[in-house]
Amino acid sequence: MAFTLPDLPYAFNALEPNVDARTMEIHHGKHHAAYVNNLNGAVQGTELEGKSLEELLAGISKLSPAVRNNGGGHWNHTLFWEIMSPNGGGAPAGDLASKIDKNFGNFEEFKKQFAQAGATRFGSGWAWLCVDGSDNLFITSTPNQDNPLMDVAEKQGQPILGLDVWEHAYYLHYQNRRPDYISAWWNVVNWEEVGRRYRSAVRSN
Ligand code: MN3
Repeated sequence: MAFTLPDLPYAFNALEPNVDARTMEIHHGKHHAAYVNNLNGAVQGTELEGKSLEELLAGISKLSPAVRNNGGGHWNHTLFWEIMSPNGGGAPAGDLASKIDKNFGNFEEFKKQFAQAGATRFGSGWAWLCVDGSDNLFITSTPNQDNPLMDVAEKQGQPILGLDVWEHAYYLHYQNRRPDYISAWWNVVNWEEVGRRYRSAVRSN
């Protein structure tokens, strides 16, 4: 089974004005599509063919840069589309909200630390909110298309929220103003989906 590009769960212009339609169109249709195609090219006809993406990421230190970059790119963007929504924004509810308060003090403090992780990631990469093996939340960031599911990650865990801080995610609309992109991005975060992923990560522990 080859890897496939998932459909965007909303229209290209659905996240405007926070994320512009042209950026979404290129980001999904060109960047993400290229990760999928290059990942398929890297695994087809090898012993890796047929393995799940999560299996590949868990042992990525032994695999080629092509699998690492494109496998990470495919996993990261698949998450990214799903944790955004035209009906997003606001704040998490229920057990995720309580856990954020417990681990970070309060939601505003969490947002501050997460935004800081994205703003200070030098060059291209991602900021993450993850669940660790004890059901606690932590914030981390990774370079390039790495993620916390990879055995090379500084801090490993199950990502439930990810923010793409590559320039291709914001440059057309925000140019060099990454902090402005990050503060607008909170308006489209799909907390319902992040909460669902939190509960699923806790169940798997
Ligand atoms: Mn991207």
